[in-house]
Amino acid sequence: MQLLLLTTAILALLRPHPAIGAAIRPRNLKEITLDIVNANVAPDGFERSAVTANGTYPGPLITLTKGDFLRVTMHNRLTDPTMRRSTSLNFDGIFFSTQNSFHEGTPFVTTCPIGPNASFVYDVPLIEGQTGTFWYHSQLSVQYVDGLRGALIVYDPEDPSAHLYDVDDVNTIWQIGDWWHNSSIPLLAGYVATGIVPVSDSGTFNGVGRFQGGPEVPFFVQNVEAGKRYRFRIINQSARNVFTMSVDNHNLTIIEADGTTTVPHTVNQIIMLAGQRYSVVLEANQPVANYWINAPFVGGNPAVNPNQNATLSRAILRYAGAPAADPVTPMTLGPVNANELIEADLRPLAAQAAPTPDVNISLTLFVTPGKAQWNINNVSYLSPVVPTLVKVLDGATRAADFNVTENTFILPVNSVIEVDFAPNIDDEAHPFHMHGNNFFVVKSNSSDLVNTVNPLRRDVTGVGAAGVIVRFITNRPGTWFFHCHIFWHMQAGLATVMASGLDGTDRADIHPNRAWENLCPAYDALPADLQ
Ligand SMILES: *[C@@H]1O[C@H](CO)[C@@H](O)[C@H](O)[C@H]1NC(C)=O
Ligand SMILES: *[C@@H]1O[C@H](CO)[C@@H](O)[C@H](O)[C@H]1NC(C)=O
Ligand SMILES: *[C@@H]1O[C@H](CO)[C@@H](O)[C@H](O)[C@H]1NC(C)=O
Ligand SMILES: *[C@@H]1O[C@H](CO)[C@@H](O)[C@H](O)[C@H]1NC(C)=O
Ligand SMILES: *[C@@H]1O[C@H](CO)[C@@H](O)[C@H](O)[C@H]1NC(C)=O
Ligand SMILES: *[C@@H]1O[C@H](CO)[C@@H](O)[C@H](O)[C@H]1NC(C)=O
Ligand SMILES: *[C@@H]1O[C@H](CO)[C@@H](O)[C@H](O)[C@H]1NC(C)=O
Ligand SMILES: *[C@@H]1O[C@H](CO)[C@@H](O)[C@H](O)[C@H]1NC(C)=O
Ligand SMILES: *[C@@H]1O[C@H](CO)[C@@H](O)[C@H](O)[C@H]1NC(C)=O
Ligand SMILES: *[C@@H]1O[C@H](CO)[C@@H](O)[C@H](O)[C@H]1NC(C)=O
Ligand SMILES: [Cu+2]
Repeated sequence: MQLLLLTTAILALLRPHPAIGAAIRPRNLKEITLDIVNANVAPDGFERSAVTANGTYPGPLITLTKGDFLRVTMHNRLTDPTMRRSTSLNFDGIFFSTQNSFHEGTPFVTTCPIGPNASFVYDVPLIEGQTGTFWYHSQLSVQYVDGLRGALIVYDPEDPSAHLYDVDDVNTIWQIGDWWHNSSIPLLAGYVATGIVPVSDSGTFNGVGRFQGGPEVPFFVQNVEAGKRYRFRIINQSARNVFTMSVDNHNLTIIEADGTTTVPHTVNQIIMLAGQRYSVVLEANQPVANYWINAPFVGGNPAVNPNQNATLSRAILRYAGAPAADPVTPMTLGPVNANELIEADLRPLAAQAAPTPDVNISLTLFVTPGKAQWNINNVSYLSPVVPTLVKVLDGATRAADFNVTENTFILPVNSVIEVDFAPNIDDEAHPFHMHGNNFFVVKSNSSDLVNTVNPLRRDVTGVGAAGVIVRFITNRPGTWFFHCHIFWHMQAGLATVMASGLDGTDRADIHPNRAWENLCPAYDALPADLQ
């Protein structure tokens, strides 16, 4: 292993370094700085040290416009030894080009983590006209459980749905997340020891929540004016819990799912899995009053954690002119006989047929009974020491170049790949998420329908008992992580790497910069407690 590392480091130094992007100022450059710091926060009234961007939970909002070039200078200033001190940022749902895939932030797939007191500059140019609702989070182990999450919105000046709403701004973003009082290191240790996924203490809505027996932290208030139509961008930043969203007496018209503009589709309840995003239009067409926004969650047996009370996961929709008070109606879990979203009913506004597959992959998921170990086709993913992309740049091209535990699929370039998830008997609704790409949901778990004509394209879909089929195109060669967005499961091995189309030609397009090449030697040299 030492020899391999050394060889990797030497090869990295020998590789040519074309000065791409260094002197040229990209158009529409939007530069921001994020200081990753430990801060004491108390979203639900229980104060704890957390891993944050700039000291807040959620972190600062990042807003962009279609075609922008985002450059994030990240300074790792983590000091608290009770949590991981290295880190790495992922820009969830954002497409990355082959050339730029080394900025994608997945530890041991496309990068090494960034140690304490180190900095890294992420270049995130928006490509292919991508717009919509996204987020950023730590991609290192389960570190985002400790707080490092924030919204990233890409506005579209030519939004084809613009006529459907009047307001879409920094005040109409709903970030839903699960929250734990303990830090992720003991929680993960407990999971490994027992096989029981940690049960969250509370749910947070835009960074505030309540736990059973805790203080009455004021609920988040969403102000609206009667007669206006609002585009709410809902982001499920959960690391485990499933939230069911509804607003008393109001419908929600879905117009976007994970960055794909959809045909408007009206429901009154949406079940969202971790990592999923929806934009909904809510028409403030009811009498001036306060209404509950319900965001109850399901995530493990509440008996395991008496702090957990899903009913307390909520916010308030307040019409201008209504008193500054809680709604007078009872707190419910949502409408009875709900007109709930069925994923298979969503259609992209710009229909595109799912092309015929060139390669079919079958994936079977199962948990090793009683253990914190998830398997895909009998393999439990284990992060390699040398990131997949480093190996690829050093010449790895065949399955045999990777350890079995890397669960890496070698796929041809410009091909259509079908992934067929066998019905998952545990039906844990594993939200499978693909990095750097999206996929066609040819068969959603929510329906028996196989739709190759105009399927939804998104980057997270729930894999459950009914089986799921997705297709994606390897037109953006790279080493793309494809994993369950329940980060506990991911950490327990529920992950694969889709090594898409990395033949010699495409590999030659990837020119990591010196800063990236230095990450692995620096990380490997850190003592274990700073990694
Ligand atoms: C984060 O904090 C740094 C240091 O105070 C500041 O320069 C930067 O603008 C902040 N970033 C954002 C996105 O607010
Ligand atoms: C990081 O820098 C601070 C301030 O210079 C120093 O006190 C601390 O020991 C450094 N931490 C590490 C892990 O090097
Ligand atoms: C965190 O977990 C550790 C180990 O199980 C335990 O000793 C500690 O009391 C827990 N802290 C909190 C705040 O729950
Ligand atoms: C977020 O995802 C988690 C895990 O899949 C899920 O339990 C929760 O209900 C989701 N939240 C929302 C608001 O949909
Ligand atoms: C919600 O949608 C249903 C079905 O489209 C409709 O009957 C109902 O009037 C709508 N409710 C509101 C409050 O707009
Ligand atoms: C959860 O909170 C609601 C609202 O305060 C309360 O009515 C209910 O009794 C609580 N549930 C439990 C199990 O304590
Ligand atoms: C892949 O599976 C589809 C059915 O979903 C089938 O029509 C096709 O022939 C298969 N292709 C290959 C290359 O095995
Ligand atoms: C997994 O292992 C079992 C038992 O060894 C075997 O029967 C099965 O075919 C394997 N499945 C896959 C997809 O390799
Ligand atoms: C390689 O895979 C084997 C199982 O096939 C596993 O025991 C071993 O730990 C893996 N090695 C590394 C470095 O991941
Ligand atoms: C998948 O579909 C099955 C069968 O309709 C259903 O029971 C299950 O709840 C669904 N699971 C998810 C995660 O949506
Ligand atoms: Cu899962």
